[in-house]
Amino acid sequence: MAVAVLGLTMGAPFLRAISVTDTTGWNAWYNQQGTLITDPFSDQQTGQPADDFVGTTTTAAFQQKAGFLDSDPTNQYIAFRARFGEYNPSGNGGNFSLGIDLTGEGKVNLVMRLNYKGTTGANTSIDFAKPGTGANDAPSTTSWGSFNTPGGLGTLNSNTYSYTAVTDGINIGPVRNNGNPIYSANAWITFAISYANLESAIRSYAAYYVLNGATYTETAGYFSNYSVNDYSGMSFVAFTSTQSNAINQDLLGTSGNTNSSTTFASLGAGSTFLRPGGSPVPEPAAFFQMAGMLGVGFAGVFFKRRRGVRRDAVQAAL
Ligand SMILES: [Ca+2]
Ligand SMILES: [Ca+2]
Ligand SMILES: [Ca+2]
Repeated sequence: MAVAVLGLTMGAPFLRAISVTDTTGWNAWYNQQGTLITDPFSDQQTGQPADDFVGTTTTAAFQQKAGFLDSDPTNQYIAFRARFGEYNPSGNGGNFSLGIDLTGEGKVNLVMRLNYKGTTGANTSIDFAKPGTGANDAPSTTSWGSFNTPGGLGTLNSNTYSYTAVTDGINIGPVRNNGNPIYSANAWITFAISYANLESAIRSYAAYYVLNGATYTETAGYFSNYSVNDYSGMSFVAFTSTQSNAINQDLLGTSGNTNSSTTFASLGAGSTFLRPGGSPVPEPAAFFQMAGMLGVGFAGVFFKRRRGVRRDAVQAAL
């Protein structure tokens, strides 16, 4: 009973069945200024509306949810979906990546990429790269190494991937592009990754760096025991790219700025610190009250998991 109450109170997705084709129940991303993350149309760099994030203050550009996948009721998944300017089944897709900050100070610890070419997922993979030894807190300070595709993520399918026209009747963005045909609709790209696969990738590829003088050094093994569960906290930046190691198309949450050294947080491009289901990590005082209801052991888990989170990240999640 206590766990169920906690789940309801904190928005954790206990026992919820989800699907990549869901049209409801999504949680939109807000930035660290507390504003729904929007994105202009036609601010990507190379002219393909299919790679251009779009979203307004009333039409979310990016959303997530979590739960047991309909097709795999024994494992929990996080599902992400992003709205793009054009539904183009024959030509969709460069790459669509998430920079993931696991520690709440605005520095990307892991890059997760969706190779979203194709409409069925049969040629689509989810792969991961370790960030480079930079600040990793802004477009021009973020780099990453070569991508690795963990087992089981090299091919997606209709249960874990969806590319579909948006059917809400709203078409955000250019209806004409230099005389090209009128775009029929925006597109949703949706993908799901299990907690277990994300956890494995974090343990293998995520990196935590400490600045020593002028250089960053990695704290070895920082994420080697990391656990993804309903209470994990992460913040994200999303971007599309056609090349590795460059945010060279569209950075979600800002117009242009793909070469900026202004931090993701200051640009308004960084999401709040989120549970897997997309609800904000609650303020510490409320969590301690809930943890107290469940006993000291649970609070101990909390202390361990939030180690290293800075005050500003906690405040951003309020
Ligand atoms: Ca855009
Ligand atoms: Ca971080
Ligand atoms: Ca943008």
